[in-house]
Amino acid sequence: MLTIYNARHSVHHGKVEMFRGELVPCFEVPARADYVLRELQERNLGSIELPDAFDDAAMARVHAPRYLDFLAHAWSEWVALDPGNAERDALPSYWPIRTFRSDVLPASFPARMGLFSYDAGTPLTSGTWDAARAGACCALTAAARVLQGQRAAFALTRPPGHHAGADFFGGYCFLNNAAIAAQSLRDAGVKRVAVLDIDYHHGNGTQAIFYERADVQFTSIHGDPHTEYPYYLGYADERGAGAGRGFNRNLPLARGTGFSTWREALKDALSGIANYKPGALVVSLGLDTFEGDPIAGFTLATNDYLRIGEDLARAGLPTVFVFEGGYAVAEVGVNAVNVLDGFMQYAG
Ligand code: SP5
Ligand code: ZN
Repeated sequence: MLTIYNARHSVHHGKVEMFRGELVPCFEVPARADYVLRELQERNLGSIELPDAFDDAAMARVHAPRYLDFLAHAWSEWVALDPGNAERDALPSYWPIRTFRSDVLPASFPARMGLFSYDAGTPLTSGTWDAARAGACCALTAAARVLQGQRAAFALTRPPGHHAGADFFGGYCFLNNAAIAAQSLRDAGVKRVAVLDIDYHHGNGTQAIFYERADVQFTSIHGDPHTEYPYYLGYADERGAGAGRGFNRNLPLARGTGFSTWREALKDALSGIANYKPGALVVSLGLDTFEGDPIAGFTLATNDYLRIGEDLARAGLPTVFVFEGGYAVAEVGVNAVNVLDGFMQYAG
């Protein structure tokens, strides 16, 4: 499978995230992508290319201009607050929840950080904008290659994207790579695009971006938000709104779920996707469903990822894979490449 690789990913390297009153070392580390790259190379899965250049217009099809502007300048504003901040990750401390205003853009940088985020677990660093922007270019390039006739392409990038909304970051995500890819497929003339999110965590950002639209169908299999992050979205009764009613599908599963139950949900998801008759599929490929994942709760095994790849190939759609979560660092490469390998073995 063709891989589009974000060679700039490692300039985004958070030190700490807030977890239950403590700053703990980041789970979302550069080594994750390094392991996937090495596994692709060792198994000779196909050519590995760098992304084409795109300007911000492609990202602005999904993200709000004032949010992109905030991200582009965030690091220099953070350091301007205090030169000592150059050594510290930026994390938000204030959020405008219910009854506060979000139309006013405060002059205060910490106030704007909170306006554009929803958790304190997503450090913004000196390289965040560079890495995230190059990652969006990977997703756009992968989509372009699929339009040019590749059966599938894989955007290997971090930070991940599926928790990022039109105007907020969170869940280690800044730019929603899968949504940007899906929108670019629409803009290139694909009439209906399906997005399937198989990360352990609900893809709240992607869901929100397409919630009122019928031209992009969103389906997600994930840990039940009653107990699992991101808690406030991802329930089964969220089916879309307005023109998008019926085009959003959540399949939450209990913490502890194993592969046979998970695979039934995948079958169910793929049958809903087939009924939609999309022209292309975007897969948010999280590997945090793995039994050894330190922050998640399903029990999938390394070999199960080969079966997932085969099941996805059987959908018979031009497919863009986008790398999302997966924090068992030493195993994330094998698990990710098993999906891609299983896909190509079936697709031929
Ligand atoms: C892309 C993605 O997978 N984002 C996930 C963001 C999850 N953020 C909350 C993590 C909570 C960390 N829990 C630590 C448990 C240690 N035992
Ligand atoms: Zn995840």
